[in-house]
Amino acid sequence: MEGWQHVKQVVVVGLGITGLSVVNYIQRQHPTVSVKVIDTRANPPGVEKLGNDIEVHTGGWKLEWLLSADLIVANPGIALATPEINTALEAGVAVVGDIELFAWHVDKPVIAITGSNGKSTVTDLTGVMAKACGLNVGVGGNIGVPALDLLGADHDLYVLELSSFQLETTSSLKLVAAAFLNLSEDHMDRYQGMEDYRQAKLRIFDHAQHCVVNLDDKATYPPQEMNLISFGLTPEADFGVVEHQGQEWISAHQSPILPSAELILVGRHNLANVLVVLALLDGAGIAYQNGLQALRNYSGLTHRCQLVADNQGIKWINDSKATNVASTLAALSGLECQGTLYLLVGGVGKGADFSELAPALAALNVQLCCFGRDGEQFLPLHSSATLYQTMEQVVASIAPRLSSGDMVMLSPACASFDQFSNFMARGDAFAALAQQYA
Ligand code: UMA
Ligand code: ADP
Repeated sequence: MEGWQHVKQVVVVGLGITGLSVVNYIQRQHPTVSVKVIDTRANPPGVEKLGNDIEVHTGGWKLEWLLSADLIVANPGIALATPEINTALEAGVAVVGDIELFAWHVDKPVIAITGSNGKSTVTDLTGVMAKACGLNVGVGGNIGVPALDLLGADHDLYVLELSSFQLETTSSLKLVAAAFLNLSEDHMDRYQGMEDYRQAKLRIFDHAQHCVVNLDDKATYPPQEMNLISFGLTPEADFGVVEHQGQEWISAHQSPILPSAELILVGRHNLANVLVVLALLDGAGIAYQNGLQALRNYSGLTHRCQLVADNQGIKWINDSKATNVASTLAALSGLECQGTLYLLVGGVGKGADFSELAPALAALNVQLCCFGRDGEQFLPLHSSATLYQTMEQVVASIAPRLSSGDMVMLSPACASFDQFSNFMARGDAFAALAQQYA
């Protein structure tokens, strides 16, 4: 319970599911501490779930509350560089995030995962395998279940997905094993550049016993001397792949464990994700061999390259979770489409440079369908690019042209907040359109 000794007055900034979890946690664990909530949005999600005893200020800041607090708990959506938070920091008020409160409380081993892409897949699969190994495991964090909501359920192990936003306000989380999967451009509207973004992610290793790093991406390596476990699609990696009995096998320290072809999960990026999972479990001292059947059966999460309709030879793929360029590139690489690929891109671009997509698009028989707030930014990438306002308009326009062998894929390389509440709502809307037109 370190950190709470002198705290009497907490201000929670930003509601959403994180803010609610923080309020509930404090009321449960520290009932004598007074809690106030600020959210800059006029009608923030979750406000209706707060008890009447909580003072709430919405629609803007309230600096006097911030300055009179002993502790500010900030939602990951609020940057520390926000002027009002900065003023509080300069006045000596401590600012933490929900993950730091979790770190103060937790007394069981914790595994954590960060990176630009693959976090949720690795987090979920680590949980699935740990469960198959007989552990009572709590899975949460950026994946959508606030970490504080996991406490109190008698877990043996926690597996947390951590965003760079969450890591910015976390400084004492002890991890039995931590992974930094990869680094590619994302959130450039929040960071000053790639190095700034990388430094936020590297914080995951600050108190980690085992650091899982990507042999093919040196940006994932910590600068300081640490206990490293590497992964990569090569025999050299601690968790890698080797040729054995005429086929590719997943390997641990060059010893074959499982033929890659036995996985249901598709894509080379997902094979890399599997290697990370094994490395994390091994680092945490869990006998992953007992979870190999669960690994074979794992088919992935929804909204990630998910087939949502397949009718008259036309496949509809929902990859709504592709919210940056690298994830869309991963979806395009190794794609099997006999006819025309109708690729739906656009939304909130987060200041990204989309030009990297152009060579991948040039190699495909593609019709680029751009929509949403920053849809226009995709127009120079391919001669076929056409601008629409909404996803509905795209689908209504292309549906009469579709024929057997074609594929319609939503892999937008953008966040969804301009037209949807989150990537799940966007993916569900796409799946509904697929059902309607397929
Ligand atoms: N916001 C304001 N004013 C406020 C508070 C928030 O404008 O006072 C804005 C933020 O700038 C942000 C948006 O509201 O853009 C989202 O906040 P929210 O209320 O939806 O946040 P939560 O519901 O608490 O969700 C957060 C994470 N959201 C963000 O980091 C933006 C969720 O990750 C996470 O699942 C959840 O906590 C539980 O840990 C989502 C996400 O998009 C999926 N994460 C980013 C990513 O994966 O790329 C980092
Ligand atoms: P995250 O939680 O980091 O956003 P997800 O597992 O939800 O990661 O996957 C997000 C998107 O990135 C999906 O479109 C998925 O197909 C793609 N993806 C998953 N793993 C990787 C990887 N290792 N490298 C590149 N892209 C990936």
